[in-house]
Amino acid sequence: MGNSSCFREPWRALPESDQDIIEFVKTYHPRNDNISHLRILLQGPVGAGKSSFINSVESVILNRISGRAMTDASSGSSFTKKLKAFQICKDESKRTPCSFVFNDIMGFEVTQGGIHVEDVKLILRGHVAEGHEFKPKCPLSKDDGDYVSNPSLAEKVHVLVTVIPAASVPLLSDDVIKKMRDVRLDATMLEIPQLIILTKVDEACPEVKKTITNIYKSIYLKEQVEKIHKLLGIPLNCIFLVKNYNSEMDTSKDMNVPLLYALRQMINFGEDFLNSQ
Ligand SMILES: Nc1nc2c(ncn2[C@@H]2O[C@H](COP(=O)(O)OP(=O)(O)OP(=O)(O)O)[C@@H](O)[C@H]2O)c(=O)[nH]1
Ligand SMILES: [Mg+2]
Repeated sequence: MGNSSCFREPWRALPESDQDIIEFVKTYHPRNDNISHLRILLQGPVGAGKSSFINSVESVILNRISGRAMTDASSGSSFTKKLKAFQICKDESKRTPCSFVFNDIMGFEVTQGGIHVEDVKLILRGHVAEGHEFKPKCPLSKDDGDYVSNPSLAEKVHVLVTVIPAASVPLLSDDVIKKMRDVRLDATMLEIPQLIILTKVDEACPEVKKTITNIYKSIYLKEQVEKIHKLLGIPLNCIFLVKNYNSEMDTSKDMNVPLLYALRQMINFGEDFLNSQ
């Protein structure tokens, strides 16, 4: 049955099951022998759901709600202040991590606030030490102790993911768009593959809030995908919709599938990049 705000059929078919992709994610290992982990950098405006996405992936893999990457509901300045790498363990024993890491960073803000674009460019190249505390007005300089002079391929970013709340797409300031485009062009120059995830799809569309399986049926959400495609120039098939785990008490297949669908593409793109190095 269709309704006014949803297509009858999804405009992109999601996988039926989450289990195959969970298996893929847990067994993934870079083919490049010199690399033990694929590095995925999450960038985007303040409060977009970057840290929440990391928690969501961990929730999917551990099959329980996780809150390791600290998140914050109050808007304003970025809650994440330091460069932090998150590994996700395959199970509760915490002995074996998955072969990918997320780099979580401070969000973009208008004008002088938030992370400096030059710092993001340095992170892409692996020049920023983990734990570095970002200073919005003052990007890392070569003589700072946190500057990594000769980063290895493992320390560089292999996939760039831009995280934006779906309902914010029409409201993005020119300044924040410029910052994200700037990083994107730099990543393109470095041949780093790029994806976008549009988050908070529940807040953006009441039909999706009601039923998460409407995610790729929502007409409004498809329009936001097309808008961000035009704004940032990222191909449509590299733009994904996700709802992070934020209010749920338990994980579920229907919540897992869109998250895993995006994650699988991150891993595939990153793997392609590593194999081209
Ligand atoms: N409804 C809803 N809320 C979300 C979703 N994703 C994140 N949130 C909420 O949005 C708020 C901000 O999320 P964070 O993960 O802290 O955002 P961030 O991008 O890490 O923000 P900074 O570190 O401040 O740059 C938190 O209160 C989350 O619970 C989502 O998909 N749906
Ligand atoms: Mg954060």
